[in-house]
Amino acid sequence: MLRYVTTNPGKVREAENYLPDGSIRQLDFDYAEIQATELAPIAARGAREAYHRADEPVLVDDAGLFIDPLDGFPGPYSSYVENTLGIDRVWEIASGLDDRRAAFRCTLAYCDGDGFAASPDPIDRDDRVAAAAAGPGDDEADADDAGRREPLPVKLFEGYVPGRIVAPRGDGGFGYDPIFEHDGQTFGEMATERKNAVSHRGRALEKFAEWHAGR
Ligand code: ITT
Repeated sequence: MLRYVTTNPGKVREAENYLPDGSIRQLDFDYAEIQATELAPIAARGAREAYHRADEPVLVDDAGLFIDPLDGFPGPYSSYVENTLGIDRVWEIASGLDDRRAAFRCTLAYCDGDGFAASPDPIDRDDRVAAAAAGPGDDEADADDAGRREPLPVKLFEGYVPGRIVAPRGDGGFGYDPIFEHDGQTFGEMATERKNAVSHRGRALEKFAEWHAGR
């Protein structure tokens, strides 16, 4: 059984639309999110930790809202900003900008403990972020003679959707959905199927589902 490891049931509802019926279930586990300026190392680290916890194939996603004229803020800090400022204040900040272009981005990370043609690790291994992304140490038995451990293989899938920040509309979806408009509708106004058809997570899930079906 594939586990979508998240505290957010909204993500699992979206994933169910892309995968065979009954093939995915939520594992409500709050893995440690490392601090990084990109989503990929955060998702990779999360997948490795979640796999150790679940001992089953896992899918983890890290997503965020990137506002163009704010140099991508809040980006990987979207969760912190939602919990502290809240989306109404993000709208207030954006409402003072002439250019309100933004994008949602999502990186999905899959880990099943097996070796496969994993995505290259997102960051050079000597980097502190890469060391953190490598995740919790595997068993001592996995270490080589010099005591180094290979991080578990992780496959990454990315999705992106452009849009713009608007005053809140709609009460569907979750998170920043009411202030993100794409093609005339906010994600908060869209039915799940419609959001899925265009969203960052939908794009990443589509790539994952195709790859996974061919394994
Ligand atoms: P998990 O980490 O447990 O999966 P989360 O909701 O905190 O749940 P993220 O860290 O990926 O998930 O999300 C970062 C922030 O971006 C958080 O505030 C979400 O509400 C928001 N977010 C992510 N995907 C979104 C989407 O599709 N629509 C609106 N907001 C989204």
